[in-house]
Amino acid sequence: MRTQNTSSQSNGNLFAALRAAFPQDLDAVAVETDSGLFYSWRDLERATAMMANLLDSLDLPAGSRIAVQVEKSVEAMVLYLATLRAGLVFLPLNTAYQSAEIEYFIGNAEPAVVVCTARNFGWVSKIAFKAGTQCVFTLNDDRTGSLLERAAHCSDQHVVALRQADDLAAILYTSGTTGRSKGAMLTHGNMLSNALVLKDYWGWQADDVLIHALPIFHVHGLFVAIHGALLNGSKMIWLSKFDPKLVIQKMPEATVFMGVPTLYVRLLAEPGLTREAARHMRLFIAGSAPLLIETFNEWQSRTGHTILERYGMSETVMLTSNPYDQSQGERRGGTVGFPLPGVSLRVQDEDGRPVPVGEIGGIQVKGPNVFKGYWRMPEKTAEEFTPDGYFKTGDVGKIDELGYVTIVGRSKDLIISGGYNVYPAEIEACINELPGVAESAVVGIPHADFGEVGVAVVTPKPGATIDPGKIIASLKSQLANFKVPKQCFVVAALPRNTMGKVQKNILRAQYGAG
Ligand code: MCA
Ligand code: AMP
Repeated sequence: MRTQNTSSQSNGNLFAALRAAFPQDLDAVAVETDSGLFYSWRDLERATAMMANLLDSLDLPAGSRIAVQVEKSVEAMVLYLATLRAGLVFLPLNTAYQSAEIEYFIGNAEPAVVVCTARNFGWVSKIAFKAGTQCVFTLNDDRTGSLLERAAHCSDQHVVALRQADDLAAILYTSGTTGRSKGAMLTHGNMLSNALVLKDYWGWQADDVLIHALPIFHVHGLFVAIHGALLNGSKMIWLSKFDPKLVIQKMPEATVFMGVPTLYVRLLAEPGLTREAARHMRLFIAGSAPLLIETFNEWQSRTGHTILERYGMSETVMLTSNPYDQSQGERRGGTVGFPLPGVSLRVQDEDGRPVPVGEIGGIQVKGPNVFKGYWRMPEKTAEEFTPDGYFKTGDVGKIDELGYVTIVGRSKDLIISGGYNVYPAEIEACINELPGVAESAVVGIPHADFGEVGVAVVTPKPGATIDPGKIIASLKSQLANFKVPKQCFVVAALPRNTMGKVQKNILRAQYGAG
């Protein structure tokens, strides 16, 4: 066994801390996949070393971005870990993103390296080379691709790059209510501090096994789940895609599950979800979108487990959580629990004054988990922070007398659909470009499976006729599929208030009721 010559104490690199938590027995199974593959801790150690050596061999300037749009696989996780290990900056991209979206992210982030699937190499490499990217590698979900071929020739010995807590580890693009997507810059310290707090707060135990069923392009699956398991030296049961039957089948071998509310709704639709099936499980965690109280209650009665709901953001990783330890309080449905240790959370009114207990206002946060700012957008970053350093989340909520935080809405115009964020402004801008369209409004309406979905309400230009089906088809060719409104309605005019602002609440009530 090889020992690291940089200890986690002296090295602020998140990977050093994750590596230090690998169990003594490096031959134990670290990851078991749904295709029957087993990866030991030694495999992870060697594979990350080889890939980090490949990245080192490219001689990239400090802070170079590695942009990755690949299907979920253990090798994709290894690439993330290797990027940390090499001290470079990881930029994950949802596989649903289409060429215009990718062109923006790559143009904005100017990554030195882009990794994509072989299937997409043609168009992705064209975009990347145009943006000045040095190397484009391929990585497929069947352990093939030029990245692995090149890494196979590299040494499996690698010294973890020295990084400070304040150095960048990842950039996550998050859309905005106005303008284009912004890259949230997260540091090694942001993520490590949060992971350490969660390890303790959620009572990770020596024999925990995590069912990993989420995508690995966003905070939930990439950071909360992976860091949680690795920092505890826990095995992961790795599902390439969420499959409710398989999750239930794996529960007797596992202890922890993390999911967005849609996953819980879909699990509840399975007759196989019983107390017996969930008997071996220790903890079910939900987040990324509001968990309906009906889902929370039904889960309790069907499985005997109380879901632990927590709240986070791309800019902050995790912010609040219901308690794991019942002595700290009950897990209260409909709330997102207490601010995590180290997180200061306050609720303010529009004039920047704290609201009384139980009253509603804007949620603001501060702590070691809060990001460094938006990539190359200092003005936008400054706008989102208060003069005393609190980040304005854009979520609206309240804190009760016991300290439980409840999110009641959002001041940002955002739809959260199946755990993915959809910004109406982006969709409306696309619709407004289509022939015959005068204007449009996209609103979120309740949906049994995805929690919320977008619908588009469109007005035609004088004399024009609009085919709603064509609008949807056109959006499908331009946008990630989860962003495409599920329905499109053509109306003569949009409802407006006296200031001329579109009254989205009226549209939500009108189309949500149907
Ligand atoms: C798929 N579809 C969707 C969504 N997903 N529509 C709306 N919202 C969605 N989320 C549509 C597709 O457009 C497609 O429609 C059809 O469903 C089938 O697509 P498919 O990919 O096969 O769907 P699926 O496999 O059933 O996926 C549903 C899913 C997935 C498993 C719920 O959306 C998912 O994994 N969501 C989790 C997202 C997540 O990890 N979020 C965490 C963000 P068509 O055929 O018409 O095109 S991190 C975060 O928020 C923070 C910080 C936090 O607090 O955690
Ligand atoms: P993202 O931009 O993907 O990081 O999404 C962050 C947003 O997801 C937050 O600002 C919240 O609006 C929402 N969110 C995350 N967790 C929860 C939760 N448990 N309940 C309600 N909303 C949530």
